[in-house]
This record gives sequence, structure tokens and C-alpha cells, in this order.
Amino acid sequence: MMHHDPGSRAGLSLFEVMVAVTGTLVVFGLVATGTTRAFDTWKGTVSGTEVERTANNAMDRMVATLADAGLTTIADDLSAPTGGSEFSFQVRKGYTAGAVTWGPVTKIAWVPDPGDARDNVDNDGDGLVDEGEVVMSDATGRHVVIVRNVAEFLDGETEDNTDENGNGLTDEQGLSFEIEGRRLHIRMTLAKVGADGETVTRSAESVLRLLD
Ligand SMILES: [Ca+2]
Ligand SMILES: [Ca+2]
Ligand SMILES: [Ca+2]
Ligand SMILES: [Ca+2]
Repeated sequence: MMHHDPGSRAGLSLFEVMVAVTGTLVVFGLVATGTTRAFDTWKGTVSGTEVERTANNAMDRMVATLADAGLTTIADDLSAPTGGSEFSFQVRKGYTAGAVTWGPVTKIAWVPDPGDARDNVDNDGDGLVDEGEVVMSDATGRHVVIVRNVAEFLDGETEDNTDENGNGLTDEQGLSFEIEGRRLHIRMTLAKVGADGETVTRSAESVLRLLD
């Protein structure tokens, strides 16, 4: 049988109490998370947080790709009040003898969802009419879908030849680019419909400075 001196035994007890308290907090945390998830599933709702996160991730990806894009490599007219839902650009790769070398011509575009042609009908039955996706492609044959469930028009906008959402662009699509000087504005709206028929819409917006 082992004997401990009373002093160290008391210290150990205090440590044990702290472990017990911490352990209890962790268990409570898990229960709370589990309940929230179960509640969402039961209601059949789409989580706004999830749609927002997807929109932000896609926006971050576009911004990262376009960080070294050159203004002079862009031939598309993206000025207000129309802007554009697609454009081609080149990204600076480095320098050769003091001159900038550019990467392959790359295109980012809103394209119709392959299952939902632009005919004012929800052909694929997902609750969204004529939704699209953001696709990035380049001359090397690369073709990447950055995000799906992109609204046909930006939040607050319809096709009526006016700027209903007051951002300076008329009838802009769910993915919209605008160049003002050297600044590139990127706007995007995602939408998703839950099992209960409720539509969740989230938008993301970024402005970045293009290289000369
Ligand atoms: Ca359609
Ligand atoms: Ca659809
Ligand atoms: Ca607008
Ligand atoms: Ca409009």
C-alpha cells in the first residue's frame, strides 16, 4: 500500500476538481452543438451562415486569383452602368529583363447551371430559376467551377433596365464585375432553397486594385 504526504495529496485533489469542472464544460458544449444541428435538420432549413461562408470562400478565391491581374491585360469593357458578368485577364508571373511576364489568358464567368437553361423556368427543380455557376478557365485547358447556386441577378436586381438596388449598375447578374480607374469591384449573390421552400440569399463584395 502506498502512502502520500498530506500536502501533496491536497494539491492533487484540487487538480482533480479542476479537471472535473473543465470536463463538464466540454460536455455541455457538445450537447449544445448537437441540439442546434438536430433543430436545423428537423426544420429542413438552409443555414444562412453556411451560404454566407460559401459566398465568402468563393469571393476569397477570386480575389486571390485576381490579386496580380494587370489592368492592361483586360480588354473587356467593365465600366458602369453595365459592368459585366465575365472577363478575361492575365496575372503577373514575374519579370524578364525588367519586363513583366504574364501568365495564360484566364477567364472568370457566370455561366448557366448545366441543368437550368436561361428560359425563366426552374428546369432542374431546385427552387431557383435560371441559376448559374462561377467558372474559371484558361488557355491551358483548365476549367474550374468556383461556386454553384449563383443567382441569375444580384440581390435586389431584376431585368427591367433600371438600377433597383442602387449600386450604380443596371440589371447586373449574380456575378458582377465593374472597373473604375484601377479598381475592380466584384459582387456576387448566392441563393439556396431549403426543404421548407424558404430561399436563403447571401451576397459578398470585394474591391481590389489591379496592376498597371
Ligand atoms: Ca431555366
Ligand atoms: Ca434551378
Ligand atoms: Ca444594380
Ligand atoms: Ca434592374
